[in-house]
Amino acid sequence: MNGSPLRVGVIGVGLMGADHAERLVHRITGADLVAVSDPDTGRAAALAARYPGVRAVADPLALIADEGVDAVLIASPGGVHEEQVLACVEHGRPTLCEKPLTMDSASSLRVVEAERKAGRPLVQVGFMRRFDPEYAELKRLLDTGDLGRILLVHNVHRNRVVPDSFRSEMIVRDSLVHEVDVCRWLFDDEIETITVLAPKPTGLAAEGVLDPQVAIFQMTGGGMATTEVFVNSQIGYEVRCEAVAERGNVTIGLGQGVFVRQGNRYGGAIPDDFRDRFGRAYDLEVQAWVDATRRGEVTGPTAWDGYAATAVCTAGMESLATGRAVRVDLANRADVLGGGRWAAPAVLETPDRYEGSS
Ligand code: ISE
Repeated sequence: MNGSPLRVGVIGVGLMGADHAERLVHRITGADLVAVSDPDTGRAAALAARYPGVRAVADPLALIADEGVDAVLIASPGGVHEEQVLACVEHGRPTLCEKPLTMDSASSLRVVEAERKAGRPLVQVGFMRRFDPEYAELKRLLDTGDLGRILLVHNVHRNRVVPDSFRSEMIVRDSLVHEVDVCRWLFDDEIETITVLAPKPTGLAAEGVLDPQVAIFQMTGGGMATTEVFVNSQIGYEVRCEAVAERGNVTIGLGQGVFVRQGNRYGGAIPDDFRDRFGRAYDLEVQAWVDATRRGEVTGPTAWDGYAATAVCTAGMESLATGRAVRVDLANRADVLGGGRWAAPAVLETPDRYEGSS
């Protein structure tokens, strides 16, 4: 491992990018936040001013090309990911790109192909659930084989509230995409067909938004998964996953943290949003990315995983519009990636350390 800290630039410093910037400065070891970029230049300047030695760079492509930046964390909106990730690949900058990798299958496939042409893996996609200690334990238990073959997965994914601009298709592309990745990962399989259905929407969603939604995945190997996504649930951030196997089942996300009995009531707290619920997962994800990058490697969900998830969501949006099951149009992995290390499953390492420096 190269002894000097990884010089990281963050593109997009809205909710998630600002959270990542804070994490890079205060909780991640082996990395220095050196530059930030945002179309809202005032927001970027204000964030940069909070941390010594951090520059605000107006043009994200200039940040990527900057010789003082070793690696880039992309937390901009999905619509600009393709251009930014391709620029990272072109400049040989290792990248942690927030989901979705891009907005549709064709553009995600272009990223996979560009990375392949560049000759080495550079892209990690921000599917942070894989780094959450509960999800990681669920996966480990399934992989021991003690429970037998995995048959079914049931997911629940609820946000307290989203802005009116969060439309029906975004529930598929920006929210359900997490469960798409979780199911591909837990089953170690691809999704063959997706059906997305919606009951009569809650009266608390914006006009015309289909919320909640229920998705059914049929896995290539015969498994099945159901997911409820409800982004205006009013309650808080709830993410649960139950995997049903031949000899037992495992449930995570029950949120049974601190349990209080007081007066005539008992209970605990529900996190407000994903930054609370998955704070530790994000820390572990970014630390794993930094560590792997300093070793000259890539870990965690790959560009192929990002592409496969986008392909499923592209089919999911069609299903939402038609009410029918839609077959996922996925390129042949071996044709796109060939053999060797590109064909090998991604190694997931979950460091249990992220030391605070403040
Ligand atoms: C958001 O972008 C996320 O990634 C959250 O994890 C998800 O719960 C939310 O629905 C998305 O909008």
